[in-house]
Amino acid sequence: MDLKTTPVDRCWLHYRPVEDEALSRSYRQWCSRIICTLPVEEKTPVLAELVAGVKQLVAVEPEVTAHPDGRQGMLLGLMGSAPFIDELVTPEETARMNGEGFLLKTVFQPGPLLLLTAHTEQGLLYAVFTFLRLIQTGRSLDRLQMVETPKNLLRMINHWDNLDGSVERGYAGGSIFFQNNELTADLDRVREYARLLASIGINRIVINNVNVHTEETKLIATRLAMVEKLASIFRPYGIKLLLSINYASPMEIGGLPTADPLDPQVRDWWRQRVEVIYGRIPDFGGFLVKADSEYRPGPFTYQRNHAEGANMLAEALAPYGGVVIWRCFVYNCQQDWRDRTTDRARAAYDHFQPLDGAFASNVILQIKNGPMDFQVREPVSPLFGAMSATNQLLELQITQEYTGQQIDLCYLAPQWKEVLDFDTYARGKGSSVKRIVDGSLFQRPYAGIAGVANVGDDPNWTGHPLAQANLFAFGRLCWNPDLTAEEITEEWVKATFGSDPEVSTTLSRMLLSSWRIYENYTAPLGIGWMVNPGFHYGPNVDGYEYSQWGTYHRADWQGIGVDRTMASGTGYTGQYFPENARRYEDVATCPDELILFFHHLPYTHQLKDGKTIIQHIYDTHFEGVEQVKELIQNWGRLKGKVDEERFRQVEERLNKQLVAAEEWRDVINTYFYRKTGIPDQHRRTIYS
Ligand code: GCV
Repeated sequence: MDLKTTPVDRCWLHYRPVEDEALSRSYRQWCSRIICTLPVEEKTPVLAELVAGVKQLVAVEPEVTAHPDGRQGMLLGLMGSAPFIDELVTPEETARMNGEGFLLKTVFQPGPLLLLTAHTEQGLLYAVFTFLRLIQTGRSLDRLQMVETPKNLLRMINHWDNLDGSVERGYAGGSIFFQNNELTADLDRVREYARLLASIGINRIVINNVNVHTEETKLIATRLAMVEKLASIFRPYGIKLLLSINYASPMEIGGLPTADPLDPQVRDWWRQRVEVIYGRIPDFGGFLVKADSEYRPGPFTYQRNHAEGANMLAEALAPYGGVVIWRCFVYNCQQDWRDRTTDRARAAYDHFQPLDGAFASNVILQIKNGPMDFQVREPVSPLFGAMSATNQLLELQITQEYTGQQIDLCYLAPQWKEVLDFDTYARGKGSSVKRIVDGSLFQRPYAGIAGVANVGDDPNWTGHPLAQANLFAFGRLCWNPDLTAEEITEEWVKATFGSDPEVSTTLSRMLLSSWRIYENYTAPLGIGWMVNPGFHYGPNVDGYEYSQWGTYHRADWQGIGVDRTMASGTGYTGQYFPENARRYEDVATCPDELILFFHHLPYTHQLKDGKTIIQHIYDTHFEGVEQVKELIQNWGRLKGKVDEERFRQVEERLNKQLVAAEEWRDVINTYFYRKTGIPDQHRRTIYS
């Protein structure tokens, strides 16, 4: 297979030559021979990836043979493809590997061999990428013993790409798939993307925006050839394609007078569409649906509920093994700011929880991590765990809509870890989100994690070169949510920048601190928003305060925050299981970082560290700016240690980040000083 490279950044698949001579020698001994049982005519990129990778990493052109002869080397092949492979695998190892899992192990009988095996080619591809990562991160191969299986069945990227080439909430250029309502000319780049995704274990991709407009509606009909082409590029990398669909398609492109899910003609129309799709793309993954949300059509128009809406599509997809991924981002986006009883945070739970058990078994509800919309800090959505008879999928936002738009450094792995580790108490202690979305807590047939893509056609994929780490971390956490943020960060830094310890330590520290730094200089204590309406970058404290979107902070001269308690507020806290409900309900036990999400409090309220809210706001905003200056200094020390182009790009972004952080600091501090008249205890500059 031709692994042609395009002149774009190869991210963590850069495969820099191993610098440590002793290690490189030892790797060469293992890698100079590959005994491969995969048929040569096979279309899988497994062998090509392995050969290309070791060539670059340890400068060796491996000899590829079909049979072992006692000499040291690697043994690559599927279980069942040769007795000399099966003999090396214990029954326990065989049982532990699922269809996507693999085994990597060093054996010395009948000779020194490094075995890479799996039940499927997809598993073998993951084995190869993992093996190459072990070399990138300087691990010894002499005593390998690894059985790995992905914890999540669906490990999915959602693109918000439009056919005209634009990307909703994209901060890295245009779409890598579409341009001027056609596929882009550079399909090599799509292949590179498939490699990147497969190397971190992604196995599903939705190629178009959940807001499905006129041209995109046709992807399931007259424009299916585009989908077919993309599916053929992703297929060898074990990635199935899905489409976001327009719920009103039967009317918009089918000529029907209705899209009512209970109408027999509508049901037939979808059945026929699905049949055509599977006729062309037999491994098609299914549909992603944003319905009755932010002006998108849905079953509400016909007085049908979401289960009726989703099940109609599920029925059409079921015979082919397809799924319906139905988003729970449903809320009233025409709220009146004067009305304090309607609470957007309640909406997903209120709409969906009563429907538990009503969804078909191939429907999966996709739930954003928090109840609002990907803010820098939100509580975990109370819907997780609240529907034990329904498949649930976690939706994260890799693209940094509210977290700095890939201008500011904001590495999200620590935030995602908090979400995944959050204990819902749905089945008592230990009912973490990760156990709900991997399907294990309620034994659900479908489960997993979706992330909104952060890539575009910029040569470095993500605009900010360090935002590549977010994509990498997303994939690694989908594969194994038990990995620590530190482990993932180290892998990414070494694979991307090489093994210089100073680069590794400095960069890891920068990344791991960046989310909290961003939080420090933006909206305080879980209140969120305070951004410029529409494009969502930069401070605008009242930007959304008197709007229809249900995103309020309720600041007056005495206090700030939204009362979401059961005792005196919107009752949102009551949507959690009792342990969390109690914790959030009581100001004394509610975590400070979320205190304004749950409570309306006076500025003089003392936080757990003894500071008042107003002083906390001042301190964090001054500190945040100083921390950005430190990021700049730390990066500066890496000059000459990372390549010039990337150094310059990051430096440029960090300088922009400083300007943004100073603006946030001054706008926020001035706003609250003007509201309260309370001066900063340390008398720093606050503009009046
Ligand atoms: C794709 C937020 C974003 C929208 C996005 C929406 C969603 O409101 O600002 O751009 O639409 O979330 O997740 O559907």
